[in-house]
Amino acid sequence: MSKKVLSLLPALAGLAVVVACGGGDGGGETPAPSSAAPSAAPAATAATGSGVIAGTISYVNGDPDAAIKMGADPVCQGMHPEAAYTEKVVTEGGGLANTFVYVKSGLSGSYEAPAEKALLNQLGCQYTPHVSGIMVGQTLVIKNSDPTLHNVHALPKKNAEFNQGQPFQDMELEKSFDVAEVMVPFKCDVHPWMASYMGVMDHPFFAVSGADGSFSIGGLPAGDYELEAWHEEFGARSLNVSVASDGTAEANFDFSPTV
Ligand SMILES: [Cu+2]
Repeated sequence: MSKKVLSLLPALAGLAVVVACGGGDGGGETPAPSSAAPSAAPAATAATGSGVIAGTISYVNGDPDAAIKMGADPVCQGMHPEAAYTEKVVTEGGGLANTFVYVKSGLSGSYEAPAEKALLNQLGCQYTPHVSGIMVGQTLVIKNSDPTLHNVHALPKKNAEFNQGQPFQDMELEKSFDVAEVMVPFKCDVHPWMASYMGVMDHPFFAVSGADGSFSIGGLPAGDYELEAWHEEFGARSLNVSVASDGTAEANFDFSPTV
């Protein structure tokens, strides 16, 4: 899913993540035109380009994902006639999903948050998406799609913590984050198995690996970047990538267990 969406929208990786998250209720907002006087030229307009960083997160011969027991809430259990899993270690063909990949350094200037809203959904007593990214100042819609109580509890270190119950199906609330932070954990105070992780970025150059481990970050200006890949079980790793204008730089990470 993510691979397809990301490849369709290489220019704005941040938007691609939002779309991949099923944020179908985004949009609808027209960015307000700037009323700045012509003489007030922006001091640090952030650059974009057509460079791409693409690669794969590998995970071979590791432990599989673990099943969740939802018996504490019969409503949750009833929505999962088959087993539900933590979504921590999602693999397909040697690739690792749910890895947050982002440009850690090498950019300059200030990037504006998109008008599109990001969505964190509580569906089947799990967070969807499990891992995602959002920009500073971008609106996050947190929705309860389940006919049971959820209590979303964000546990950032740099941003403001919040903790809010959503007792009824289809309830929504909106939040945003003030500063960049990798990663902001979310948990549910009702269902201890629920977890989600969100990278808050001050630029749009991030992606989440798809089921096959692939990722693509587009729209980059030419330059030398530090790229980091973060995974909730395996930690963070970084490497340096040089991106040429119009070029695609390959960057691969391997989170396979060492023997
Ligand atoms: Cu919950």
